[in-house]
Amino acid sequence: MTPAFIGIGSNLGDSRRLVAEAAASLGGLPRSRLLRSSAHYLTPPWGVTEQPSFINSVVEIETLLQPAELLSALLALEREAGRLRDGTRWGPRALDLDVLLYGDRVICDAGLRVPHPHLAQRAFVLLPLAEIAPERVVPGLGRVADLLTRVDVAGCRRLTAAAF
Ligand code: PH2
Ligand code: MG
Ligand code: MG
Repeated sequence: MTPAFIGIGSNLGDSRRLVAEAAASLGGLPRSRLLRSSAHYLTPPWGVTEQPSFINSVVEIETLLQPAELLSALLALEREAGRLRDGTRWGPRALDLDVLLYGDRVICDAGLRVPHPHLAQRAFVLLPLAEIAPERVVPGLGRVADLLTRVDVAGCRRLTAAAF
């Protein structure tokens, strides 16, 4: 089994529900189980700023799926959640599932780059990731907790379970 960290994001539709259901679905993937999940965070849109705020979370799973199999399972869950891909980069979406880390592997394929290429610049990834795995080392970049000190977390708000 390989530990893998998946970033979850949504800013269209019932985002709290979509993110919670995605976390449960990730635990239900074949030959996989859910290990830890972060709280939900309300985060300002990054990249394209003229869009609604996001709900973000990170989960850790343990899986026997190979990276490409995991990726296609994530894309299927995105489609089930109503995600439409129109080719717009960084635009609004009902559900986005990204492979952030897959063990200690470094993957550079056409459809999949791990560690996630923008991980170190994104507070919306590092905050929930640091909540569940502060000591984790991102290949080539260092400890998650150290990366977190270098991004601006102002505007990101940790939501409590009670807010569902
Ligand atoms: N996802 C993006 C682009 N910008 N901003 C926030 N706050 N959260 C996201 O999940 C996000 C984003 C593209 O995947
Ligand atoms: Mg993404
Ligand atoms: Mg994505």
